[in-house]
Amino acid sequence: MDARNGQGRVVEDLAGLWDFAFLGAADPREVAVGTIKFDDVMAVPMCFDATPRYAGQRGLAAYRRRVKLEGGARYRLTLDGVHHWGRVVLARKQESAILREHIGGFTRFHADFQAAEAGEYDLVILVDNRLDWARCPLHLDYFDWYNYGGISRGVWLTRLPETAIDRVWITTRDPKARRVHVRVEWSGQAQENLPLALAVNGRPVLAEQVSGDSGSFERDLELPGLGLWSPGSPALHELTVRLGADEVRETFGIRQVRVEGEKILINDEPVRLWGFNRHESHPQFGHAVPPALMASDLQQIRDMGGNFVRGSHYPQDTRFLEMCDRAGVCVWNESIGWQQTAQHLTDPKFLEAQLVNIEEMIAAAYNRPSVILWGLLNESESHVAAARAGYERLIRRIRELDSSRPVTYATCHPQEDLGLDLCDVVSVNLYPGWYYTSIENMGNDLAYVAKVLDSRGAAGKPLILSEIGAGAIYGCRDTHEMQWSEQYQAKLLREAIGFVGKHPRWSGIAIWQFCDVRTEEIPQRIVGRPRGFNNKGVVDEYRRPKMAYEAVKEAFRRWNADA
Ligand code: ADA
Repeated sequence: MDARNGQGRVVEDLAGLWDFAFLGAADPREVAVGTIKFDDVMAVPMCFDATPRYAGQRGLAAYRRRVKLEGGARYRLTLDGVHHWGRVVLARKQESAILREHIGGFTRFHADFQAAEAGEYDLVILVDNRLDWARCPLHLDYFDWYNYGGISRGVWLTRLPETAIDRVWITTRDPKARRVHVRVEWSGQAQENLPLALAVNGRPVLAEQVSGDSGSFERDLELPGLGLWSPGSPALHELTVRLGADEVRETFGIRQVRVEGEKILINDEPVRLWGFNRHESHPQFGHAVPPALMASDLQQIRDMGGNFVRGSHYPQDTRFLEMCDRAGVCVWNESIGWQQTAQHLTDPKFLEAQLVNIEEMIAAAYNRPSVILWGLLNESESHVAAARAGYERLIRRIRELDSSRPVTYATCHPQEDLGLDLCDVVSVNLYPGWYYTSIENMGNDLAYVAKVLDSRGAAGKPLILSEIGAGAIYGCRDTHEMQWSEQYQAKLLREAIGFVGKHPRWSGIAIWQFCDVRTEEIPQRIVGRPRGFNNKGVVDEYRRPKMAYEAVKEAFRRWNADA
């Protein structure tokens, strides 16, 4: 829901420069916000440890910004990304109140509150980027990406009307009949016969009345004549919901995604996915990728003939998803995860954090037609019996919240995986020609894995090659075409795309990866990560194309009819 479009609500964008203090090793339990000496400023959104002064530092940081509040009014503070532990405090004179704590850096959360008296208040946000299982089991020190810290995405404050629309869920029921299901949830002060009106693209489609202090309203709407959303023709529409004094607008697409046998269908048409894994990372911004860079990433992805992004390995920024809606690029959006063990998956604390992450991911992206798949737990121990109950629980929760999209996870244990029956789409990460065997043997390797997966439960389900790639150092051109050269990477990716193109058993490929990304400096891994980066991007961290760019472009454009 685009909260920034309100009418009866007043929305203040809190992006800009905030007061800042880096408190390092301080324990948040012992920090009194009134005593913090704010001796610096920091941009919001931005990752503080991507700035030169705090580069590479881990610890507690405090952000402060003054806000003017009306006495007795209802407020909702929305934060789109705080890395990766955060506490929101409202302070005035000597008094302060904790409004909310949150873990997990890549999801939107809210803090709802009322100010007793009118006046100026300090909004203080404590942010901790330490990799600390006890505080935040979602961001761990062995991940193959650098966990930046800070307020990395938008922040805004909404003064809500007495009765406010909390959420609007739009689901396509039948694309041919242009039938969509709309659910509106509201809360606030008890009201009798409050007018509720819906309009699509400015045309009124429904007027009713509702009563009570909170509740929901649902209805099927038939919208004849409206265009459908598909990668080749991504038509978008706008639903306006008016409830009493409140109004929100939500962009949506009419599109149904489903799995039929070994195919993924969008509005009953089989689709093949040609794309990239994409991290939200840049050396100068960390995870706080600015919208201009998101748009340019998408431009390059489309220029290469891509119609697919796997958001590796956490929920993508909603602004990026909105851009994908407009561009007709399909997205696999996944909750945060990277090689979790059975021990993690049997730990109630981890599962609870994952459930919240899943709920927040789905709430933020539900209405985005570009999101066609939910994913979770990249390369975790899906081959260990003890982990199965954890997988079941998380996948069950995804389906409870959204039964309209298929679910998948990327396995790296194709020969022993025990959970393929839990997925609608089977996805596998493979690195032939890089970590093992050779480019020449890649075809045999991939064919073998497909056969093994089919014998273990993938038969009759779509298959995605969710990672394949090779490292290449930008500018390393080598007549021997050795590993790490741009030529080697180009050759490997050409081979991989060609293989998937010729074998319709595979519904798609997500190249590992779109751009180079900084990684955690772990002794045993860093020797395979020159410069401290995962160098398997087809563009480097500044988005400069490597030779693979043209190779991928040629190969994708050959197979993607919509490119
Ligand atoms: C895995 C993992 C990626 C990345 C990749 C690699 O498949 O899912 O995040 O680490 O390997 O580059 O080795």
